[in-house]
Amino acid sequence: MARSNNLAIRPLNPTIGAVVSGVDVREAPSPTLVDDLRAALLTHQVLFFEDQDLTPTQQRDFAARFGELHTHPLYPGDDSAPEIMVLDNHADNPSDNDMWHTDVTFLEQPAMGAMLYARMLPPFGGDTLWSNMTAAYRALSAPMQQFLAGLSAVHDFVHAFPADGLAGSAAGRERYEKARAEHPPVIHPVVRTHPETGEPGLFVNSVFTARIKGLRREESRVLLAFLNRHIQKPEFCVRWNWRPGAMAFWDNRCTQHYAVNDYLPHRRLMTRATIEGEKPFYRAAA
Ligand SMILES: O=C(O)CCC(=O)C(=O)O
Ligand SMILES: [Fe+2]
Repeated sequence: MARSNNLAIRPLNPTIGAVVSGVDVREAPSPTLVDDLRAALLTHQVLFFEDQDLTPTQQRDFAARFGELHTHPLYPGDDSAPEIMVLDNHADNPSDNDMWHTDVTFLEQPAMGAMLYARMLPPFGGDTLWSNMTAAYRALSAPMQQFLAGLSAVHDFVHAFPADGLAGSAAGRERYEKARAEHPPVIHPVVRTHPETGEPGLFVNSVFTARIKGLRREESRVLLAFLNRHIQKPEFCVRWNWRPGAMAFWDNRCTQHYAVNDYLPHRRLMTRATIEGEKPFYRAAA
């Protein structure tokens, strides 16, 4: 494949994460560059761009070269680019992303990926971790892999966003009720075949996965607890220490992430573009 000019990719460890240099995210990427970044994403699961200087519109336009964008039904969007989700955390609005998760798996077609950009950071802290679900699956024993590969699970908007946890403005409540009505529970395979690499990966998470179908309640609870702990092993993870102007681009089909909530009362302001994906499936290896 032809390599785009100046593109360089430096892996951060053997399992997940690479720093990309030679890309100015403000410029429309050539089709070759889009292809190269897509290929790098499949190899490294999460790519980090540094020293970018982006408006929300520029972030949106870059992300839109990789697919249609999804607007979150609950989280606020940027005024100039409503598809850009604003994560503004401070003492009066603590983060709720300090739980391992894959984004928006309450959708029939969860996001393919997302781009998260650091606008304002605390003096220290506020790292994000990503974990590689292909590696997590591969590390399980063959009998466990086989057992899980036949299962499916319920993912539920209400599991992540319970009504009683909401701040009580009437407008907020209306938005919530609408979002809930539009997002009934969905079923996804517990092991997902990556649509591009064909690799199997774990596809349950602690935020949205309510239960595994066909198991007794206690069996499901214990198995999910095991898997949700298993995926946190440092061997599967990269921990990213943000600098202002950095942007992460992750493959949401084969990763989970966790935002470390250690910086209050300082402020941390991030914006996210979310790229639409396809319906997850499992296909046994030939
Ligand atoms: O703020 C972060 O580091 C990550 C938040 C998050 O879960 C997301 O943007 O999807
Ligand atoms: Fe997230």
